[in-house]
Amino acid sequence: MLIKKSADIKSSEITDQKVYLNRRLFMRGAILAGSVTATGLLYRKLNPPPAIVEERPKIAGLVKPPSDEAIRAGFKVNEPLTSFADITNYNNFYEFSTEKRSVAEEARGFVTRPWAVEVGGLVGKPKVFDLDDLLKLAPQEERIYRHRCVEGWSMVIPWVGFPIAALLKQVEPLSSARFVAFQTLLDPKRMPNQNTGVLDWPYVEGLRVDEALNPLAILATGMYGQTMPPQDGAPIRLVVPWKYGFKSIKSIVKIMLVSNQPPTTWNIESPNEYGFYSNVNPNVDHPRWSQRMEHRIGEFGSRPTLLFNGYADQVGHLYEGMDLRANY
Ligand SMILES: Nc1nc2c(c(=O)[nH]1)N[C@H]1C(S)=C(S)[C@@H](COP(=O)(O)O)O[C@H]1N2
Ligand SMILES: [Mo]
Repeated sequence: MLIKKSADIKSSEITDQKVYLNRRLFMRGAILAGSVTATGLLYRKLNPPPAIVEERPKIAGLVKPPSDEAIRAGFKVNEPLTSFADITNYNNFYEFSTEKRSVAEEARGFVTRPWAVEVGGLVGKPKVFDLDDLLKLAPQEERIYRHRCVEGWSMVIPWVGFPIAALLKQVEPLSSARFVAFQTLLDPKRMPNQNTGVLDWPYVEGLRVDEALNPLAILATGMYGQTMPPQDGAPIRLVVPWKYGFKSIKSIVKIMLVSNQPPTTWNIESPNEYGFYSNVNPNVDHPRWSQRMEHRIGEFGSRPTLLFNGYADQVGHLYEGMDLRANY
């Protein structure tokens, strides 16, 4: 994962799935020959807890735009969906756990009502929105997006949400506002891993205002037609599908319009590895691994990673004239 030094990266995260599976079989063989205690530890490592699959309340009045229109706009990827079980049991959410397969268990029961999101800064009409206000701001739309984590794995996720543009319109940004700064809840009682120093809390992220206004950038309130599971960022999280997954900040409580580029969590953590832009780009390697290919969760092997995660037609113009290598 992001903060792990190379020696700690799980083989499943970086090796081809087939190689990984072969290694798994080999390791199983090794268990039979091993001592009893080592066997127990290895057994837990190789057999993670069974997936938790919990149905959530359905989202009312979900809008699904006509298919061909949605595909043209980039609102709907024409690729098989990643399973609900995988999307809800293979998570990065460091406030709960740094182990992707433990997040669901640790986040279980996370209370997200009532929930308020403060929107302010360089705006004409600052306001604290209750979750219900946000749900009424705009129709809840289905958006089927690719999700590419900087670690090299990807998914296809049927989000439910609405454009950030709809929210920004409400608060009337001033012309001096050039960036949008987002903040996750800070509450170590409810987010137990905030008691550790694994990241600088609260998790913060940012976009340029024109990026935030792009129709692909949404605030997601659910997925698979249901309200957002805790492990995926309940009750509301950002989704910017052309950027690496860590830009899509979860469980947001604060959105500020600002004049200068705001600090962002992974950039604070490791500035030469994670830049402010973090647009998906197969031509710019991470200092510790290549970004040319990705492993789609639920599939075998790997596939090429696409520039802007396949959304170049929709967002390429935002970066015209910019050096994408310098602005990583
Ligand atoms: N607050 C917060 N937001 C976060 C993260 C996190 O640890 N904390 N992880 C990021 C990373 S690295 C990814 S890949 C996505 C994962 O989203 P998912 O678990 O819904 O697939 O959330 C992003 N948003
Ligand atoms: Mo990620």
